[in-house]
Amino acid sequence: MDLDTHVAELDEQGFTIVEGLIDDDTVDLLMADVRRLEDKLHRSPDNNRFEGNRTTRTYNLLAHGEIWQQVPVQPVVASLIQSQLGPEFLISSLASISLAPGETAQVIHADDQVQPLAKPHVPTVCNSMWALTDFTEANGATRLVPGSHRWDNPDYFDDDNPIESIPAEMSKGSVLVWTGSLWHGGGANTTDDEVRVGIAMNYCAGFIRQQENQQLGIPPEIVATFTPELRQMCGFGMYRGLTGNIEKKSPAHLLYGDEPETQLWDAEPIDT
Ligand SMILES: O=C(O)CCC(=O)C(=O)O
Repeated sequence: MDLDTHVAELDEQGFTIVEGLIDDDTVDLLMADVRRLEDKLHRSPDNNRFEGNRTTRTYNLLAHGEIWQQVPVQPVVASLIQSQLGPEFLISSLASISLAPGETAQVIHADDQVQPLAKPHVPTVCNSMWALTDFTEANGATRLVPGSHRWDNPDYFDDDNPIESIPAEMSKGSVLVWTGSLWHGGGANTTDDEVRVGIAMNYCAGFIRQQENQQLGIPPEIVATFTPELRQMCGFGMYRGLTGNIEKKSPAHLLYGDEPETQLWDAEPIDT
């Protein structure tokens, strides 16, 4: 499928799957780093209804290893995200999710439902899941409700009204992209011995607050090793040359000497 077809799917059904996007070597390296970090950071399930009791999540990955710097900027995923959020999108969060046998299905939710905005609204969130193992219905592939990105929010603790959903089955190395309004949730892992591992690479529009605080959460000496593009995506730039400024300069310019951005008052009129 070409990019336009993926964008059309995102618009129509609220999600798309890019099969076989990430090569095996990269998947293996990312997987090894997930394991390293789970061990080093003593990660264990967070034990709450939303994050589950057999699911281990490791957050803030850009702070924990250079290998993660390639993830937010993956060109195909970035183009799909840009089609929804515009060119100045930000990293909202970057975490690994290891969903172990015995995990039950996550509550169906929409990732933008914490924002008090009437729906439907302009896209504010667009997320992706990188499959580091095969994702199957049995091992807990993400459940999706096609077309629900045009609906209001689900009531996530309404246990009396089960919601019909489909599993986003995909092979290792594939990436699922969905819009923030799409109803979805992690599946139940009914296998005896398969851990489903994914990378949740989440983005938001440049005018929305990021879920993980990238500016304080990533040590400055690590941010100094990023490309200016990645720093911008972490929120060290300005949105439309205005939002996020410090005395009319961007944090990236003041802290890291990145090129000054054109300020709103000097820029061409914006085509909205
Ligand atoms: O693990 C998954 O498949 C989905 C996770 C998710 O949607 C979330 O935690 O917000």
